[in-house]
This record gives sequence, C-alpha cells and structure tokens, in this order.
Amino acid sequence: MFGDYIQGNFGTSDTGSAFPDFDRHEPSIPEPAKVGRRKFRTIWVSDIHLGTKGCNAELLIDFLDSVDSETMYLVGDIIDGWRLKKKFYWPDAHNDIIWRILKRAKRGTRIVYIPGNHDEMFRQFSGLNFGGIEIRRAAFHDTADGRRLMVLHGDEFDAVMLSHRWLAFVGDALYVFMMGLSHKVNVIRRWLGLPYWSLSKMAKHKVKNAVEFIGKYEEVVARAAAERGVDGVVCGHIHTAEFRLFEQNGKNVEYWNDGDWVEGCNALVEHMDGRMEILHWPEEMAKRDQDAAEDATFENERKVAEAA
Ligand SMILES: [Mn+2]
Repeated sequence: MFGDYIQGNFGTSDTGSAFPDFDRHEPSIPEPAKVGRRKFRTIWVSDIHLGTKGCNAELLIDFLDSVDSETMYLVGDIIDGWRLKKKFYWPDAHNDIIWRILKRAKRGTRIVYIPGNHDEMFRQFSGLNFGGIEIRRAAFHDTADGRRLMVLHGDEFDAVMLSHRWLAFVGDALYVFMMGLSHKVNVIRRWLGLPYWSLSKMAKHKVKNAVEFIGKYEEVVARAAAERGVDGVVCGHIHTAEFRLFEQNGKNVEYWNDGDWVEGCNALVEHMDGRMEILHWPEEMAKRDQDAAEDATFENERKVAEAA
C-alpha cells in the first residue's frame, strides 16, 4: 500500500516537506488570482510521475493555473509508486500539484482519477470517492457533440505489445536514464537561453523502432475501442501525445493520447462544442510570452507616438 512507501520517510524528504493540512495550507508556489483562465469542457492529463525528478512540476503548475474545466480526467501514472518505493523524493512543488487538484475538486470540477501501472496501488480503490475525486478503473466520456469515448490509462495493452513483463522494467530503467539526460540538457539549454527541447519528440521521428512500436500500440488500442463499440479512446501510458483516426469495419475510431508531463508536457482538452485539441504546453507558454512581448512593444510604440 501507499503507506509503505512513505512510512519512516514521511516529512524527511530532500526538502523536508510533508503532506499539508489542506484547509490551512497554502502552496509553496502561490496560486495566481483566478482571472483569465482558459475554460474547457474537459481536460485530460496523465503520466505526471509525481515523486520522480523527471516530473516537470513547474510547467504543470503553470498549466493548472492557466486553465479550468467542468471535468478533469487524471489518466494514470499521476504518482510514481515504483520510484517512490526505491527512493523517497517529494519536493514542495509536488505537494502544490496535489493541492491544486484537490482545490479544483472543492471548487466543483468533476475529477475522475484512473490509476495507471505506476500508481496501481490506487486501483484497489476503484469505485470509491475521496475528497471529491472519483477513482475508476476506466471511464466513458460523452463529448458535447455526442461522441462516446473510452478513457483508460493504456497499460492494459502491454501484454499484447510485450511478451514479458520484465521488458517493461528494463524499458523503465532506460527511460529514467534518458529522462535524466534530457533534464540535464534542458538545464543547460535554459542557462543558455534556448527553448525547451523534447527528447521523445526527436526520438519519435528519428528512431524507427520507437515509431513502429508507437504506431502498433495506437492501432491495438483503437481496435479495442472499436470492439467496445465506442467512437474513440483516450489514453496515456506511452508518453506520446497523438491523435489518429482509424477505420474499423467501415466505422471511424478516434485515438487520442494525452501525452505526459515528464518531457512532452501535453494535455488533451475538449472545447465547449466538443472539438478536441492536444495542447503542447511549452509551445503555449512560448506563444503567451511572445504575445506579451508584442503587447509591450505595441504599448511602447504607442507611448513614443504619443510623446512625439
Ligand atoms: Mn503507464
């Protein structure tokens, strides 16, 4: 159980943080005033991997503070129990994310949490509600324009994809190593004033095997959705945000993957009219910074013109 992971280490992590007393606690990164948030009907996020150094907590906090929705799905691997079991790592920013999610539930956002394979210890609570959060093994989501989507983490298909479970662990170790590398590269890039660089984005285009694996995975998941008679599927797990349209027995099946917050930093959103979109948050942040810079330039020019 989760208690085992934290017992003895509780409150003695690197930063000395512990789980906060929610009602009295304020996050270490303060929440900005709730103005100008982009409002969506639905938001899907997954593969946050809280409890690991790979988690891009600051970017996720920026995302959560910039958007709002009626419903939010946490599509698995939110907390990384595998890593926490080996080494307890829980900085304040990770508390801040939990705080923000609980706060959303309190404000009336419907939150559905579908545990993944890294947080499978929560699967035993499927069907229960905690702090306004519904824990489910999978869910069905009806879009505003009447499509029915199956929502699940996606590790259910590993057995089809990989013949042995140990392969998943080898893959995991390799992945952690690569992410460590990617993290270091980005620390240096930030220091040099260069934009965020995504390893998996490059890998997806450069590594043939990865492309084949991902392509096959997407097909397998879409076929399973078609067999369930739904219009599409939303999943996470493989850390590759993607939309693909498949045809199965003359019927369209949508495949949506909401990506991850380890290095892609993506979310899937449904607009009020049912239109869906994958947001690549580093790009959204860059766009926002550019808009702010343009506004500032415009404002300066106006002042100069006024003074002349
Ligand atoms: Mn997973």
